[in-house]
Amino acid sequence: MTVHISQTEPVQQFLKEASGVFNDAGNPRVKTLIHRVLKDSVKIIEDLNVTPEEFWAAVNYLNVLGSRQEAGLLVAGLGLEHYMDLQLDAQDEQAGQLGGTPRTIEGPLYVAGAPLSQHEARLDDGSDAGTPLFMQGQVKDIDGQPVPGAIVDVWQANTGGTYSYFDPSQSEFNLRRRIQADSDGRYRFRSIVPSGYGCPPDGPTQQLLDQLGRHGQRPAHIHFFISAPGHRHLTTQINLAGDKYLYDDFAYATRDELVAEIRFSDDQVKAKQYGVSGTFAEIDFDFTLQASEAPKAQQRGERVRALEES
Ligand code: MBD
Ligand code: FE
Repeated sequence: MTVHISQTEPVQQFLKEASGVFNDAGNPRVKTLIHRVLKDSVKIIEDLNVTPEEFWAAVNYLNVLGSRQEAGLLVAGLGLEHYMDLQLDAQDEQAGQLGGTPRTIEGPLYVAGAPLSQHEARLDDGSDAGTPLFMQGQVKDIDGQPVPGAIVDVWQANTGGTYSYFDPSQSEFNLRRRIQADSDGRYRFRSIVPSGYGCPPDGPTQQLLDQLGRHGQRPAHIHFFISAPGHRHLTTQINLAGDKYLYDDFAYATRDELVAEIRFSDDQVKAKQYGVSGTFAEIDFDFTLQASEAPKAQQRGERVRALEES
């Protein structure tokens, strides 16, 4: 037997009361948001006949999600972080702010305050016997002019697909660096070819993905924040061509313009110049920034991040 009470006057009044709508204290924006969450929640409970067992399973799921610090992972996996990008893209289109390297999601694994170096850096600490990777490129503006001194803040996984800080077995800031580009906007770094990421198999995000019949894998990728005075902050990633999951990313971050060709080489003359032996890999990738004089647009959006002062 189904009953329909959610849209009745007493229930609607009750939801307003629970959202603090009738008091003068608190935060009006939070009241608006929570009121909507409650209204939509009771509608879902009613429309989909949510049982008490399902309700309490969901409550417990939130507890587990938080205790495992996976809320940021779940919103990536459900495509909500990508949706926030679609929203920003649509706003940009409406404002005519077009061109440049596309944004894509930050993900949950950035750590603030990586070592800063000039023009070049080595990202890996040498402990992971991955294939040496030499990546270089130029930061430019929409007119193709170099952006001198741009900051390239780069982070990536190791060959096990894990990130330093979140993987405490890695050294501090391993595979994380900030590189200030030279007077021609050029940057370069030595690293190792990353492996794709997989959600912790025993965690709540993967547990839900299993229920959706989905995997929790990302293609091999490298994250970037690119910033410079007079330009719009860019949050993006490159995804490595040839990866099995390139167009099957559980976090939906791949964009055609962000697919980077990776060249594997056994050329030992070149290897020697690079100071390595055996197989190595190269990536060339330029970033193009939109111009902006607005100070807020020049900085990354506010969000709680590891080791970031607020
Ligand atoms: C990652 O490395 C990542 O980039 C995202 C978006 C989600 C989980 C792990
Ligand atoms: Fe990542």
